[in-house]
Amino acid sequence: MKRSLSGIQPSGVLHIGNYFGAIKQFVELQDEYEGFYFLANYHALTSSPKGEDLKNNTINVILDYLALGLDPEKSTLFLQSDVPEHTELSWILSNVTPMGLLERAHSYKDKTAKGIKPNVGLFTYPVLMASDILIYSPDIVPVGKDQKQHVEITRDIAIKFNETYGKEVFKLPKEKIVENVATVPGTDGDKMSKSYGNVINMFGSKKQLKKQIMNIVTDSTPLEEPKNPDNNITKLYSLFATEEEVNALKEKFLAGNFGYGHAKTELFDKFMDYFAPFQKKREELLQNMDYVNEILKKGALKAREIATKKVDEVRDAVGIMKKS
Ligand code: AQP
Repeated sequence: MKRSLSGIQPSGVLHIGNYFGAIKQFVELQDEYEGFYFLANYHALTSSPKGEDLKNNTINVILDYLALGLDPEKSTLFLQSDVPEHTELSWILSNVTPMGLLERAHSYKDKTAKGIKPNVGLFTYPVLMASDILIYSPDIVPVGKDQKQHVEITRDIAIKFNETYGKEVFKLPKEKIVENVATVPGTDGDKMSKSYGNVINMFGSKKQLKKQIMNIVTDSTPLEEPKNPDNNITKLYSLFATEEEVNALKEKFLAGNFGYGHAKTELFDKFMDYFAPFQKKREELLQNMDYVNEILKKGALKAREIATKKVDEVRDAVGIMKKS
């Protein structure tokens, strides 16, 4: 069976960009691929969270994974930090990674351009990501478009390592991106991102979710006038609605006498219908944390078995001896 691997940082509360760009794919691939899906809690440290927040976010993300349909009988779910070989490999890989490769990373440049003060961890983020991936030799890495370049960097690092040590230690992975949800826009029209304050979450109080949807930025076209139907509300609505429903919404915008507020209410109703079953499941899981913790323990054991073998191979190739 081919293998799929991906991860999400518990760097905040997950949003519909994380769901449509990544988690929905993980769920859909479960029968076809042997899945490994982890919580990148070491990556989340790059945004310098408070310890308590990181712990809470980590619990929230595993609950989200399970509520949204990841099945621990089919996929291996685990914490990055429970497999310390990821960080060991990251150090080894950083020695075959040219500085220029990381300097060209869009995600790093986008974050610093938004005023985020970079630390060394943020700069070397793609090296840790390369080790997360290469350690499991996956065939595919399902991600949103913003992570495409990081998977390309992973391939570059793998090629460099294999060439340097004259062995095919690493298999070259391929990103898997679903085109129509490759970049889900945020409420301000930019890429939806936990760190940009422009998200619509999946879970939370009805009031909070409604507020996020009502915050979608629109222009000031008066209520009675026709509006550009390809606006941000329509883009988000199309994530939940059928083609016919999207066309009906566009017609209302073109006809006039249909305000952005009306459209947002329609979007909110669709959103609630879509996520209601997941919200119910999440509440049930919250009552059963022993079960959730057991899944992570089992997942870590299985992942670690694979990771230690790969890291032994790497140590041997680079000449790091093991005496104990
Ligand atoms: N807006 C998006 N559209 C489509 N896919 C998205 N993803 C994130 N935002 C969108 C995908 O979600 C997965 C998990 O991402 P991550 O948390 O590991 O890192 P990220 O891509 O940096 O996500 P955020 O929300 O933007 O987090 P912060 O703000 O903490 O950096 C990835 O597959 C990603 O492509």
